[in-house]
Amino acid sequence: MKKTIFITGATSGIGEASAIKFAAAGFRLILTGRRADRLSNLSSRLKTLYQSDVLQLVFDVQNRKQVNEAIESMNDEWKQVDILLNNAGLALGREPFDQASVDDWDTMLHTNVNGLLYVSRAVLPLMEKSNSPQIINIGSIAGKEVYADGNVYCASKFAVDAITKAMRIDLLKKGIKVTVIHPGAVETEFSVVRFKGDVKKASAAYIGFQPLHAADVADAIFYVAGLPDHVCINELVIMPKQQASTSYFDKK
Ligand code: NDP
Ligand code: 8X3
Repeated sequence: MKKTIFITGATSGIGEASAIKFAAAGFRLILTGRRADRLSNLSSRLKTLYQSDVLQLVFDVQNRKQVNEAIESMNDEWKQVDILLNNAGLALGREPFDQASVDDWDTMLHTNVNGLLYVSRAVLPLMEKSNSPQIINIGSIAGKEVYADGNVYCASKFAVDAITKAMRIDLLKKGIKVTVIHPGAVETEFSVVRFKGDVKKASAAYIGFQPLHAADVADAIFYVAGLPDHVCINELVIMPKQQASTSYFDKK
């Protein structure tokens, strides 16, 4: 039987690139996000290119009721998940602690932390029948090192790191592998969202060095998902060659 991957944040960037990668390898896909039009377009592309079986679920990960209702609404044929890719997330703003927007803090914590928790709890029961269940969380280099003006985004990704470790311990007896992937700079919509549509500021984030492509991260996700069942990569940090840490770049 074909394996099924459940991807949050499949409408853009790393989630979308992962959907393409896993579709090409014959996986069944449950693709989720808030932008229904994007999910439909992606799903049509994957059906045309790879004859993929795709289910689209539209929900906001911050809303526990929406998450639970969307997952409960799935037909029985979709209620078996092998891989959960917790990828949906965002940064909002880049200001010092005393100036940053508290609303932005709420949104980052509600999305990157609560959202990941809600989706994981709702999907876990669907992983029980899998022969090789795995949860892959997308953290960030910002979850390994705090940088100036990164405050609560960094905190949310440190939380993803801690939650991953907790999941690995508590789900060990269920045979679920738990991995966190921490990317450095990846050129996606991420910076446009962070800088609230200011495309000039967003593109400045990638000037002078070659950032990762979303597909580079999708390749790493595919690698950790494809290992033999007895092998688990606990943590993988993937960086652009020209980025040594959150704040140290070799810009030309
Ligand atoms: P994008 O902005 O391109 O994609 C983010 C995805 O998350 C979108 O599909 C978006 O879907 C989804 N999302 C955001 N908020 C919500 C929400 N409330 N409910 C449901 N879905 C939501 O960014 P990336 O692909 O770069 O980011 C993916 C992950 O990678 C994030 O967790 C990010 O923190 C992390 N990351 C990114 C890095 C980078 O430099 N780009 C580096 C390290 C980690 P929609 O808007 O349709 O709901
Ligand atoms: C995104 C990487 O360094 O912009 O998680 O916070 S960074």
